[in-house]
Amino acid sequence: MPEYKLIYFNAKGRAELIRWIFAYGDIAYTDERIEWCDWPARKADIPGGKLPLLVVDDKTLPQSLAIARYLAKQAGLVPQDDLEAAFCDALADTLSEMMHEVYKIIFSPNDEEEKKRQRKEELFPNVISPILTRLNKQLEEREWLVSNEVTWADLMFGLVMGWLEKKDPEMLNGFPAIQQHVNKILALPKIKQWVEEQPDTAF
Ligand SMILES: N[C@@H](CCC(=O)N[C@@H](CS)C(=O)NCC(=O)O)C(=O)O
Repeated sequence: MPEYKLIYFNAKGRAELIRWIFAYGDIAYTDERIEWCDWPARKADIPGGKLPLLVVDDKTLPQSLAIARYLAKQAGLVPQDDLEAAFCDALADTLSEMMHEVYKIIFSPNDEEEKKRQRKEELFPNVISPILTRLNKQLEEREWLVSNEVTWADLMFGLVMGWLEKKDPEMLNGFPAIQQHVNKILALPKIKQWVEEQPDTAF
């Protein structure tokens, strides 16, 4: 097994799925967390100037989803079947696009009241609800989202939906199959252990 170092901020953000995959696969790694105040000095030396990065022995891999996909293979979380593997990629892209819309609101300069209104009246009906409706239907008919066993797409789904539900606790009301799936993923022993032990960060 190569030596792995994950470099990110002291936050969950785009690195948390990668940490979940490390945890699920019981893969050893160094979890380097850069503080915001140190970032300007570090950025100049970072290829591409963005995080996360995965250092694999002497090579540096950028892009969170490419890193997640690579490690998911090591952890047995990518289906052998090429089409199923592509469905995992597709779901990861869908969730990533959805989170892009969520972050646009969360990091906007608007006050909390307005952000809450935007989430409820714009984001939920136009972006999140159509995805939840489709996936809830899918989960009524199958045990895992893509394959007949857990994949990295299920982990990403559990991570993202669990996080959104914490922010808006009523969000998954009306989507019982999704609620159940999120709980199932959060109860996977290695994930449960990581979530309990991880550093407490705001994002
Ligand atoms: N598509 C990239 C986006 C990376 C990205 O935008 N990273 C942000 C943190 S989430 C960053 O490094 N921001 C600091 C900066 O741009 O100076 C990925 O998924 O890894």
